[in-house]
Amino acid sequence: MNKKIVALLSVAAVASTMAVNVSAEEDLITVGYAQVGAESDWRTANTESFKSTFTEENGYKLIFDDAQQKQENQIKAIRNFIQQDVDYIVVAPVVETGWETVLQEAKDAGIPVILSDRMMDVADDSLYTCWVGGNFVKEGETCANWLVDKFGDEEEVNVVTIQGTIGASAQIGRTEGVDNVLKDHANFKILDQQSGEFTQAKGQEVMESFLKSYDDIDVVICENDNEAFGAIDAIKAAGKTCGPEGDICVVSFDSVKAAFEAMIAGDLNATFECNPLHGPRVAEIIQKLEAGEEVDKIQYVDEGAFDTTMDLEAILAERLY
Ligand code: GYE
Repeated sequence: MNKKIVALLSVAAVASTMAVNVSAEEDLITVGYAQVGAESDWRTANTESFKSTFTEENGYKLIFDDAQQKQENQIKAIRNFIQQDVDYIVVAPVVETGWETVLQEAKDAGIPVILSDRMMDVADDSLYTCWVGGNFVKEGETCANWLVDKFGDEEEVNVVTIQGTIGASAQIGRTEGVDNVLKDHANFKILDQQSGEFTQAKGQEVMESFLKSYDDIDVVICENDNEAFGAIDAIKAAGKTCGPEGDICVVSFDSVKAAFEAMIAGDLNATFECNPLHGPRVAEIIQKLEAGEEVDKIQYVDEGAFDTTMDLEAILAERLY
């Protein structure tokens, strides 16, 4: 073949693969995810669930933003997504309030906003398309009912709570759920509650200060597993014991793998499940919206509870997060 023709043919070949790539890129659904941060094992599993679901092979382009637990960073991220004209915005809001302005901006730009994990508290719920996540109030009630079962009519049960990030749905709901049940059991006395920001380090710090202030703690409720890991370290460092055989009963939320290890080690009494694997659930919502179908406004995920009476090794072997 003549050299010129070969050259022309190869230019044409390159141009056509470029065209394929460009159109493949254009067919992708662009999703901006405004994530809370990387504060806990739960959060890491949640991020991983989004990253492994919203891949190019699955037809998506994911723009991921880690807000480092700061609402102002999330608002900035959402504005960036709007500027980039993404197809969908997904938000796991750090706290519930203060979102109206930025949601209105997304609405004006015609970009649907899907809430996942935590809720937003806005008067006009047309500002978001739908929400999917755990039932935090129910989780709190399940936890308190477990405590009532365990302690029965024991004369005085002194409780401290290491709360999550104040104003986050998971904190508000779990605190409320526990109160709903314990208010009818006068033998339970809440000595104190303080935020551990959903982190192990802060959980440890708060427990250290509780242990200095009170010498008669029977139960510590940790609003996530990572806070419990910190609390367990603080209890041991103070020369006390915890878990089913110990001085202090430790319970927490999420049910990540490390919580099963802590129960097997005899340090943690129980963990109440909150499922972080929202990537496929949000993808299903987006696919329905793409097909012009209706989606439920509020979708709760089923969740269980685990304690040391169960075959934890067997459950752990099957656990996905
Ligand atoms: O419990 C905690 C995380 O919002 C349900 O956030 C989520 C909570 C989860 O930091 O570990």
